[in-house]
Order: sequence, then C-alpha cells, then structure tokens
Amino acid sequence: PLTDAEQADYKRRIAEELKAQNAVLVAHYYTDPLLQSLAEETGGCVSDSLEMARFGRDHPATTLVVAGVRFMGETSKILSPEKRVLMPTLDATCSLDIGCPIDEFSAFCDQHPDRTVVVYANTSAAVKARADWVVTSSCALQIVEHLMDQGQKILWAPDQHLGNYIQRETGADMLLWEGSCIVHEEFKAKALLDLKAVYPDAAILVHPESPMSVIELADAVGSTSQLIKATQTLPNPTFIVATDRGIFYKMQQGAPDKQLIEAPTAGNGATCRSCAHCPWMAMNTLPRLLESLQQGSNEIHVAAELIPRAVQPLERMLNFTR
Ligand code: CIZ
Ligand code: SF4
Repeated sequence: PLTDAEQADYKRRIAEELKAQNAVLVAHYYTDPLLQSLAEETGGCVSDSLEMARFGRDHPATTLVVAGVRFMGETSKILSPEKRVLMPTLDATCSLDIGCPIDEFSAFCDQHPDRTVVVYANTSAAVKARADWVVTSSCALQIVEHLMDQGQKILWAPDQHLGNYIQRETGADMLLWEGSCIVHEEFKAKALLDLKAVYPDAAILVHPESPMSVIELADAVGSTSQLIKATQTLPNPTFIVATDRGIFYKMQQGAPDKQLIEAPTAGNGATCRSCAHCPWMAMNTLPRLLESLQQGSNEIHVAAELIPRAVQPLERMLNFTR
C-alpha cells in the first residue's frame, strides 16, 4: 500500500498529466476511493455506468481515462470513437461479460427471432452490436416496461438475478441468459437476517444483481446511484448495504451522519472470491493510472465494424433516459 505522501504525490502528478493532455477522469463507484476523489478533484466524474457513458460522450476532453472495468472503456469508445480512451488496466473484466461470449449468445438470439434483445451494459462490444437495447440497472425497469407496453417479448442477458427481479416487477415475458456477478451473488439472506436482528433500525439496501432471497429482504432495491439516494432520503440511522463496498465513499459523503454496514457474504477472503469487492474494479490503482497517461498505454480499441451497430442500442438507452 502507498503511504499518504505517496498517494498525494501520485494524485498531483496524475492531475498534471490530465491537464497537459486535455484528458478527463471518469471513475465508477466501485473503484478505490482514491480514484473517486481524484476524479472529483480534477473536474471528472464519479458515477454508475449509465452516467459514465453519458459524461464521457458529452465532455469536451479529447482523452477519456476510464477507471472501472473493460466494458466501461469500450462503451466510452463506442460513443466517442474520435476520442482516445485509456484505462489503468485492460485486464479488468467482469464475470457477466465473460459469461456471455458472442458466438453462443448470437446463436441463442438466432433461435428466438421473435424476441427483442435487451442486454445489460456489462457485456462486450460484440454482444451490444447484436442487441436491440442496452440497459443498466438504473434504467432497466423503465425500458422493459416500455417494451412490454408495446407488446414485445424479451430476450434478456446476461444477469439472471437482475432479469428475474425485473420479470417479477413488471410481469414481462422474458427469456433469461444465465450469467451472474461474482460479487453480488455472494450475499447471503440468512446472514443478512441475523445482522438485521442486531440492527433493528437499519434499512437494507440491495443491488438487484443479488440473489432473489436477498432482494426479498430489502427495504430498497436499486442501482448504485439509486442506493446512494436512498441513504439520503430514508429516515433510518443505519443502512446494511448489499453491493460493492467501493460505494461507501460516495454514500458516506452524501449522508455523513448515517452508519453504513456491509451486508454479509458467504465467508471471509479464504472462502469467497470476492467478498463485497469486485476483484477487477480493484485492479484500478493510482500507479497504473499514472503509467497509462505517461505512456499512452492501455488504450481501448473497438473493432471499427462493430461501432456503428453497437452505438445504436446504446444511444437508444441514452435518449430514453435523457
Ligand atoms: O455491478 C456493476 O458493475 C454495476 C453496478 C455497474 C453499473 O451499472 O454501474
Ligand atoms: Fe462485473 Fe460484478 Fe464486478 Fe460489476 S461488480 S464489474 S457486475 S463482476
């Protein structure tokens, strides 16, 4: 780990590079608080994947530095092909993206030509290019409702828990791909109930990538930005939070008097691959960020033939949620 002095030095040098290179830093809520605070201090943005995409597209900088996982960098590139997109690492992937390879997915779509293809943002550029709509957890419910109102049947990928939740809420006809997030699927209902007994005044906040048994215990279910808002609007003094612990930085900033507690997972680091913190988000560090800027390394490229097709479902989402 870096000392306080080293952290400050990295931040200063990165801020200088951002300025010199007409670059802006866009960080996800699940990244290290050091990166989130740096994004705030340098005029960048800290948000969920929907607002990261919009911010990057609309910002005048010629280089976007995306701290998050690979699909977020790719989405930025698809929406702004003329901009240079750098990432602290290109190895930060996502179990949802890995679990939905394009060949199998495309074959699945071909078997169900009567269904509108709706994919979560956590997918490759090729999967997006095969989709009719891209959604994130902050807009998935409204978009599925909209499609249902039009009488459409849906093919949903890749997160089965989010898909199940939306199906239950809307009653839409949804055929689900069976992917999952290795962070959220570890939250455990029984242990959560035990913890709630210790904090009876607490509200339980759950991201819908979690299993249904955990969602059923929630006082509020929502995307990262919706859960942050819940800590500011619900009267409870305490919140038990079932999502990546990176979110505590912005939650505590917006609700400084509230007590925030991590929802329990299966076990400790020995038994659980990803106890409330995404191992790929954690690959984003200050030294890697500085190196990427200094060397122009880890630039995101998306195959030119995919961009015109992948941009359509993304713009549909951005226009729908404007
Ligand atoms: O789990 C993720 O990767 C999330 C919540 C992405 C997003 O939509 O911000
Ligand atoms: Fe993917 Fe889960 Fe990590 Fe988000 S938290 S990037 S869904 S593995």
